[in-house]
Amino acid sequence: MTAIQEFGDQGNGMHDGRYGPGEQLRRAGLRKLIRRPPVFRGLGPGETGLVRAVAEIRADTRSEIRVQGCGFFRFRVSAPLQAFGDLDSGPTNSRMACWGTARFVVLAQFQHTATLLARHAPASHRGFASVTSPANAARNHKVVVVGGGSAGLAISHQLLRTGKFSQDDIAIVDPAEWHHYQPGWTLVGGGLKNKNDLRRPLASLVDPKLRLYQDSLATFAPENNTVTLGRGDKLTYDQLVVVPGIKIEMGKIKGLPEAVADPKSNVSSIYTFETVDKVFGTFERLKSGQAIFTQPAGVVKCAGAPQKVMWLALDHWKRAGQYQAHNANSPIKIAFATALPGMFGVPKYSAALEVLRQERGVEGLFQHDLVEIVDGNTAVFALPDGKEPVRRRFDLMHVVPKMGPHGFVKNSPLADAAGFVDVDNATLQHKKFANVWSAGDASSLPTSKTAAAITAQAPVLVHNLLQALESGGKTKAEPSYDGYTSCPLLTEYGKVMLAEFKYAGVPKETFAKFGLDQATPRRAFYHLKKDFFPWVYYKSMVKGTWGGPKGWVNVK
Ligand code: UQ1
Repeated sequence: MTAIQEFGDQGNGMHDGRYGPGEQLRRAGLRKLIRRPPVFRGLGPGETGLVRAVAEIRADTRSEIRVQGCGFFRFRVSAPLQAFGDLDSGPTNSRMACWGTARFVVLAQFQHTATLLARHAPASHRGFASVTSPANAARNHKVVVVGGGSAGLAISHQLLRTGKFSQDDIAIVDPAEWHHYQPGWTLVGGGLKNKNDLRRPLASLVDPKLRLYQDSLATFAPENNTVTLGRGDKLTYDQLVVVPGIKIEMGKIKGLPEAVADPKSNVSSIYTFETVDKVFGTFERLKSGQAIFTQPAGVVKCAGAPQKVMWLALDHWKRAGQYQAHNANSPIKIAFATALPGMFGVPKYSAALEVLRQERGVEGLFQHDLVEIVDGNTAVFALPDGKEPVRRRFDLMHVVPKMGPHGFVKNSPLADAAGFVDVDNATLQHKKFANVWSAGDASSLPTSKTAAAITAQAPVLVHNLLQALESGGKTKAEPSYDGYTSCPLLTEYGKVMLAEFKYAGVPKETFAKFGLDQATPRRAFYHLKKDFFPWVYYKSMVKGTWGGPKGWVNVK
């Protein structure tokens, strides 16, 4: 480990240095202090003073730094370091006053902890360590955003870009170490991308002006404008944004967890980071036999993904000479088993996909809901209207697990009957609590759950939330979200059908103005999906400057 710390300008200083950061950093094994170690003098227990402790730390391996002492420390981390975890502040220091400079009260001993992680950190990423208290402090923020996924990052940074928020006015709560570009996982399934290239350390995507609590959400108390975090901290807020996404429930299909975890089985799923890189290997391994691709009953994110991965597999086997449509001697046979009555929820695209299915000789098992995997080679499907379940043997199966709202949302006063955050379809404002908002997968919005939907939802939420904040809740929220979402449907290697639609399954196609019918799969749309969207996502969308079909927004 190599590390350089620099503690500059200690202001008025504080106690005798015995528990000072320098000593603890040295004890933690960090080699080089390029400035003199901080010695804080002149104040005794109970006295207050100002300290500025700005650390420049570089390391090339995972390093944990423990700092015991008093006061606030915030670490600005220079590339290529990424910072994770929490830098703890004492119980008297319930709020960070400002970047690097803080008032503090000297007490006998507080524990300050920063965990810095340098692995897998591309040089261009900056990161920071956030601050939480081990003593379950109460903190107030103008806006608390629960979730650091696509919605949480886009919304927080769009709010920040209005210029109306100061340091730590906005807080994000998310326990995740990594942020994933999940729309890319179909491409991993097709052998086109590496899953590790699609993720970034969450902390590296959060602007230092935002406060990141890397902690879970325990409970909501919207009557008191308070949330309680997993480690006990309470946050109060003026406005609350609830965007934690949707939970993958592998265990709801019997036998699925065991089957996907078995490296020898040909059962896989693009829907989790742990299983996504198993998928393409199963396609390569299968030389003959029955392949089944499933889509469950109930809400799932990205309703097109279950068949995108099938179309890529079909193309792969076709090119390898192992699949011939409508040929009884085709070594591989393919079935699409979906709980839906058709190929897709939107009539226009469903019709086009049904044509593809028939042309390509894929068996359609409609209203088939996978409920169990027996012996790793037999699928059990529930059928509607009390019909007997059917069993089908398979040699390869791609499974889309069941999904549902997180328990902390479902069991909260914010949930609708289905467990999603109960918001108005057009304003994104909670139906009961006017200072609560939701978007994305966790919300009750009756549209397809995709990152593209966030591009349209985020600006509506941000506009309405700001108005509410500035008017003290007196302004009526504007009903301007029309349900826009999109599904760039891979139909083969090199082609995408760019489904774009709004509420009630009405198409809303961005490229119609160029005379294009987006139900026709095209190469240009493939490059949008494979190359442009992943790029613009990390370059702009998570930073709050991408408006989807509207192009770049909020760029000053
Ligand atoms: C989009 O903006 C976006 O985000 C980067 C996607 O990736 C998740 C999309 O799939 C789509 C369709 C959009 C919408 C943008 C255009 C230009 C149609």
